[in-house]
Amino acid sequence: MAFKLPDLSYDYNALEPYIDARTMEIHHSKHHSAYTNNLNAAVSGIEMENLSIESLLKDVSKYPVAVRNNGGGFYNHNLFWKFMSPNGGGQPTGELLEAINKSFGSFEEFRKQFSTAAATRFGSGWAWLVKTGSGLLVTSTPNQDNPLMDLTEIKGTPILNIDVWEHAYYLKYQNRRPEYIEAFWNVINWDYVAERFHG
Ligand code: MN3
Repeated sequence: MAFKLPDLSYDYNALEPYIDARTMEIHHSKHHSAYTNNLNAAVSGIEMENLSIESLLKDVSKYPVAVRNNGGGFYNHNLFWKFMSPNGGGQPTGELLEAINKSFGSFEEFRKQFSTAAATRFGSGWAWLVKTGSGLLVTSTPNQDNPLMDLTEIKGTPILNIDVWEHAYYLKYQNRRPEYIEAFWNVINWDYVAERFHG
């Protein structure tokens, strides 16, 4: 097995009441697990020596579409679990906050843009905060695409994401995606966002 489903660093019920335990369990043990297994099947014919998931995604247009869909699904969820924490919420500090203020004007304006990107992504996909050579940007991607992929419009280093596939919120929020997005702000792990910002 080239790629392995990561364990979560918290229990499935740890993000209650914002993200419910049943959603977390199905999302991680079924959906993320399936992306991981399907990615391993998709890369079984590809020379994978020393090939990280990041380098695979950066050249994803060279590979079968199953690598795009499942490699994106594997990577995007790896990040997503780490961008949330039972001790999350609040606001970033230090250089990350300064960079957000510089790129968006204020934390509130960044929050508005990120939530809008998540709410208005049609169908299934993700919203992102990315670090680029010219500052921080908010973007969104369809399906399991992400800003590392060579075929996406806006590229950069992902430092925050939110899954807006219905499987991420439907059990608790049904069609009320904006309520799920509001709840997400209470669990954002700014320490990990800052770690990726500095990395
Ligand atoms: Mn998902």
